[in-house]
Amino acid sequence: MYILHIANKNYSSWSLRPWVLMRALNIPFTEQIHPLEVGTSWATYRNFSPNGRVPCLQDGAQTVWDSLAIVEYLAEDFPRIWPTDKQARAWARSASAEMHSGFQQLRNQCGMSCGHRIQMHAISPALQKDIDRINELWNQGLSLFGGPFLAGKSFTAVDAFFAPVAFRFQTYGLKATGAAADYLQRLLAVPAMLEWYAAGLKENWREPDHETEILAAGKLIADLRSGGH
Ligand SMILES: N[C@@H](CCC(=O)N[C@@H](CS)C(=O)NCC(=O)O)C(=O)O
Repeated sequence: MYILHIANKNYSSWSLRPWVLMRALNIPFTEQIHPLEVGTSWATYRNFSPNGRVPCLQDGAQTVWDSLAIVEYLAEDFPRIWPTDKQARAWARSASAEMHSGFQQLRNQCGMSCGHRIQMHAISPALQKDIDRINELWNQGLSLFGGPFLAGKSFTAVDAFFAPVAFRFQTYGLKATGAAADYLQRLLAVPAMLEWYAAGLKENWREPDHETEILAAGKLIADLRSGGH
């Protein structure tokens, strides 16, 4: 049985990717949650993860770290992780890689917190560029491959890579346009996403650095987590 090491569901965008993919595709695993510590979790995470970060997958004696490597490792045994059509697969891999290495402004300015609702003070041109590119990508995938998911009929890795973006759009009220707006709602309603979201809202852990960063982005409209903030 796979063991997937993850951090707090409310905050951990990187953990969400392999988790939601494995859940959505019914790949059995056991999760181990390691709450993020103030400053860095390096010392704790190094006990199980070579780069001191999560997610980290254990498959017997094999350890695989970094969300992209985990997804590719799993895809060797579960080819349906990527679309079967070669063109769709190439597009899905490109979009996932772009997500993995880019969208820095969205990451920095809109930290993932499933439970917060924030009205942003302002959307900088650099952040708007990330939002526009995401909308372009989503609309392109939906139009090229016919939906309802980004690379066609099935939920695949590329949807998992954009899963944290869906929570960020929801939290900060960012606008998805055209077919991407429906896709955003569809992604948020995937049962595995709803399961992650519900668990995130129930968490009691609060990490002060994350809380400060999220509240700095704008005006707090709501904190839907149990116990609030
Ligand atoms: N590129 C890595 C990034 C992983 C990452 O940064 N994870 C965060 C949690 S969301 C982490 O482990 N942080 C540990 C720390 O802050 O010390 C991946 O794709 O897995």
